[in-house]
Amino acid sequence: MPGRGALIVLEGCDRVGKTTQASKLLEKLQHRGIPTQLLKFPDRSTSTGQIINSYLTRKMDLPDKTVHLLFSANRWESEPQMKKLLNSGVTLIVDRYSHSGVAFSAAKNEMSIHWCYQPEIGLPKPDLVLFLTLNETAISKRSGFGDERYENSEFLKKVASNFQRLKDDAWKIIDADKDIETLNKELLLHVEKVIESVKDTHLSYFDP
Ligand code: Z5A
Repeated sequence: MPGRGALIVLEGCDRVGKTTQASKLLEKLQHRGIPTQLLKFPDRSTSTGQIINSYLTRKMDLPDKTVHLLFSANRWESEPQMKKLLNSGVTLIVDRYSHSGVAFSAAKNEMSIHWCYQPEIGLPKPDLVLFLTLNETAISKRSGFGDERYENSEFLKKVASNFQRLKDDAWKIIDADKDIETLNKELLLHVEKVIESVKDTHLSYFDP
């Protein structure tokens, strides 16, 4: 019997390279014969994801707490499938997850980190969070902001500071100021170690 798969999350501020690295990790792990799937949150293809997309692209306004709960509901929509895959031995590479949910919403005025965390309780807890960091000079060289909501520097500073408050033992802080391949090799080392170390353990969940 193969053991369970690992839940690996890529987090970090805008343009640090999460999506680029998530696809490369998927490719490398699959090439090595490790059953792996990629998820991205928000998943804009689902019913909640479509509302979130309208909100982010400014086609719709919603109260802050409503949007927060929608982002969480978007993860809960995937929860049954995530559990099934992980328990059947598939490793999941996840591009943004609950930590983005908490860090972004709590950067608004209305909600505390504690309040934002509550709807995440019970979701599968990551075995590894690869938190990518990038200095301002390097970030400024990446393609510019689009015009989605949240893409402004002042707001993103608050988000970055919230992320710092969410760190736990599952986090690896990674300096992402490297070329794509070099960074991917570094991430892959952490990922392979965790896949091996969790395979005979039970999945854990965010707790109160
Ligand atoms: N949000 C929320 O509020 N609540 C939640 O619960 C969740 C999310 C889950 C949309 O997310 C927004 O939703 C986001 C958080 C909020 N708001 N903001 N702002 P999203 O995941 O859809 O955001 P995104 O805009 O697609 O991703 P991103 O963070 O901006 O980018 P990234 O994934 O970190 O980077 P990338 O797309 O891989 O790369 C960016 C550029 O840099 C691109 O041109 C690459 O070719 C280039 N790149 C990548 N790596 C390198 C290296 N190593 N060197 C040089 N250039 C590179």
